[in-house]
This record gives sequence, C-alpha cells and structure tokens, in this order.
Amino acid sequence: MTKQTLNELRGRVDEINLQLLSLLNERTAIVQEMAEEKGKRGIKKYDPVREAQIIAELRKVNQGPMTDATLIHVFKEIFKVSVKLQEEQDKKKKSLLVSREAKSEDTHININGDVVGNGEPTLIFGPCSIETEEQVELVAKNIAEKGLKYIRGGAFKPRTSPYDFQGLGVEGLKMLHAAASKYGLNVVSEIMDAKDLAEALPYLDVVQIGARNMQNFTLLKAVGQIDKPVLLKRGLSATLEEFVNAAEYITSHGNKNVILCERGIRTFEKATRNTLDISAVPILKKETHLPVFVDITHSTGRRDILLPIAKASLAVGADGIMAEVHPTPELALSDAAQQMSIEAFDEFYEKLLS
Ligand SMILES: [Mn+2]
Repeated sequence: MTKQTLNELRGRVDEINLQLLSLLNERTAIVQEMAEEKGKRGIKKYDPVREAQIIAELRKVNQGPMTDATLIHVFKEIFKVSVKLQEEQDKKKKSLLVSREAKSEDTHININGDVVGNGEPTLIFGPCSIETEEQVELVAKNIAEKGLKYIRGGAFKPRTSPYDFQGLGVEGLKMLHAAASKYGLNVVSEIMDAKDLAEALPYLDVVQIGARNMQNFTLLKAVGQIDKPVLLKRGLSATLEEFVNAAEYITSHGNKNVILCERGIRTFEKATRNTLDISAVPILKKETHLPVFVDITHSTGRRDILLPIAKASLAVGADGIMAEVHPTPELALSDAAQQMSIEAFDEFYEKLLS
C-alpha cells in the first residue's frame, strides 16, 4: 500500500466519523422528541424490550466484519447516550430554584449599598432583645465605630416559656430603627407572624425568620412576596433538605434574596446549647447559590468559644456571622448567659480580624 492510498483511506475514515457524529446527533434528537411525547402521554420513556428487538434486527442484517458481540456493545453504548441525556434533563427540570443546578453563580444581595455574598464576610451584631433606647443606642454606636453595617435585635421574641419576656413588638423595632438610622446601620430583626409584617417592614432592612418558624409555610409565603431580603434560620431539628426547601418556599413566591443561617441543631450533646453543624456551611454552599451565615451565639450558647467558632465558620466558607452583644449582659431580659459585653465584643472583633 502506497503512502498516498493510506492517506486516502484516512481521509475516508475521517469523513465517516463526521457522518457518524451527525447521524448519532440526529438519532439523539429524534429519541429526545419521542421521550417528550411519551412524557406527555405518561408512557415510560425507557423501553428495554424495544432495545432488545432493535439489536435482534441489527444482528440479522449484520454482514461484518464487525462481530455480533461488538455490534451489541456499540449499540448498547448508543442507547445509553439518550438515556443519560434524558436523566440529566429530568434532573434539571426537577431542580429547585435555590439549587446550583438552576443557577451556578453565587447570589449577591445588595442591602442599601452593602453586598452580601461577594466574598467579603458580613458581620451582624446586636442584643438578643431590644429593651431600651439607651441599650440599642450604645450597641449601635459601638458597631458603627468598628465600621460595620448591621445591627440585630429582637422585638418579637419566640421564647420557650410563655412567661418569659416576649419582646417590645413594633415599638421596639422603632427604637432599633432610630438608633440604626443615626449610625447608618441596616436593621435585622425577626418577624414571627405574617400579620405583623406590613407594620414592621418600614423599620427593617432584613427580615429574619427564626429557627422555630422555619417551616411556618404561611410566613414563608408571606416573606416570599416582600421586596426586602430574608435571613432564614435553620430549624432546631431540620435536615438540610428541609432547610433548603423552606428557602425554596420564599424564592418560589418571588423573593430571590434569601440568606441561609446555620444556628446549631439538637443533639445529645449538652456542652453547647445546640450543636453547630459546621459541615452544613460547605454543603449548603455547594448545593445552593444562596449566601450562608452562621449564628455563633445560639449555636454554642457560650461566650468563651465564640472566637474560634467564628473563625471556623469563616474558614469553611460562611458568607457572614451573627452574634449577640449587650451593654450589660448579666441584666439582659433574654439569653443573659451567652451575650457578649461591649468590652468582650471589642476584644472579639479585634482578634477576629487578626
Ligand atoms: Mn437570643
């Protein structure tokens, strides 16, 4: 065989490869069309009986040199192409709005000019409960002096005991909002009941949904219809799947600006108030495109380990952290044991940055 003939033969093989590619794609497109039609009529898409028939027919007409075994192998691979493509498309159709499959880029949330989820950690501090004007003023001033942009404070308090302090309601929010406005801070506060939303909204920049309300679907649907970001806390005993679905309730009702907040889960361990599920952070970051925060106060319930827990949270990819700060924690009307004093906060903040 001359070099010339060999080149000619190579050229023919190249040509056949192109034809095969084009035919395979044509076949795949037709099978897809059939799958769609079957889907509409509710017929099962994968039909192994028909596949066996096709192979039997092909064997009958196969004249070689390809052996029957090779023919079967090649056609089974060709059948797989369509099945795999179908599986991928079905998965995409079923994927949640909050999932990475639906949107691969991170969600960035612009809160009055400050962007959450862009790689720079968002730090949210403030008292457990809003108690007095002086209290929130002191904390707001200290937060602003650090150059931070957010203050938290509870006005509607979901307390374990009905006899514990229940919060100041909208009056409390007005106090927090006044202090925040004075120092240029954004307000993060929890709403427990959809009926309070309209009255409270003018005083809020981020609406928090607490752990105990993570599956309050009426409330989730209601905050899905507002135009302010929602910080959704993970329920006390909620799986990540339940957590992500709760976020989906909000986004599917129109509000795309959801922040997920891991706050510890219930386990047998008693050394901390809850057990911080640190692995939840990278998992949520991987499976969803939403910003993920960690509430280091409620997950631990311990002032003495806030700093390493904050560092760990940021190290595993958290977009932000939340912690409680009170001018006189020992006199606080809620969560007295776990809030940082202003002095402790100064030290914490300095060490967090170093
Ligand atoms: Mn608290």
